Amino acid sequence: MFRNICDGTIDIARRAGEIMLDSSDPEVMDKGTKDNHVTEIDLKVQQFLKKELLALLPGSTFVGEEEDDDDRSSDDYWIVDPIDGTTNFIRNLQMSVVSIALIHSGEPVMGVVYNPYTDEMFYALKGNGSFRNGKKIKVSDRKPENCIFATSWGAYDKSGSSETFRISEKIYGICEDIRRMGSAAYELCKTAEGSIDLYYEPILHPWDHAAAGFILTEAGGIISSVYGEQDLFKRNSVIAANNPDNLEFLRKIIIEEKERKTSQ
Ligand code: LIP
Repeated sequence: MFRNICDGTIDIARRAGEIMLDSSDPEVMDKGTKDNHVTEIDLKVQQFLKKELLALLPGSTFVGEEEDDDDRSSDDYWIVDPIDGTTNFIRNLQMSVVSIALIHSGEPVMGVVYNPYTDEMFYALKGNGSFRNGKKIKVSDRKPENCIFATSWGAYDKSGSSETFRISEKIYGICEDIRRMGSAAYELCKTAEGSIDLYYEPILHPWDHAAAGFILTEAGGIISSVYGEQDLFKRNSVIAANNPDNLEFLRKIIIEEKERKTSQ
């Protein structure tokens, strides 16, 4: 149904990536805490994406990370993170992506995530599988002891970080290794391609995971909140895995640690 606009969305994502690459030494502003940043380029990219995507799909509305842009009044609306991995962008760590999801009748139907530094274009259309640069991708079949686990410890709100570090320590003792890449959308896309296998972030927003979470499910993976909340806008914590058994392996460890802490 939306196949005809997927190519247009991919082109728009690529052009947004060019805006990122063409920028240098952007002005940086803080958002609420000292560790939560936004740059003039985040704002410029979001304004570009909003204009182009609304023109691509007349009648659609737009939800973006920046400037409290939240219009879900249409049956078709976009959820956009103009630069996922803003701190990486500011520090030129070259691991930031443009993230675009399309929601139709309350369900994701298309996801596009573009890393302009590596020219990796991840995309998926409902029922059609997931792709990276035109090549079909799918999750790994690794067991927990062979998994790489991507996580963060709550960069913008460190009040819960000691719990999250304890969770990481438990998982680290079982799995192969841990990665903290600083971009939820990129980490979830790398899970969709089978490079990463398990994922947990204690605090995320819909724009961080809407597109990449959909790409992951179309690649055979599974994504949820720790307590199983399915609504994108109510899913604060996010867990994801290459298969349902490994998702429950993650969920069990996380909930045990949360319940241990509350019982003390
Ligand atoms: C970031 C995520 C990252 C998370 C950060 C932040 P932003 O998104 O991609 O994984 O740990 O707290 O939410 O703010 O760079 O778009």
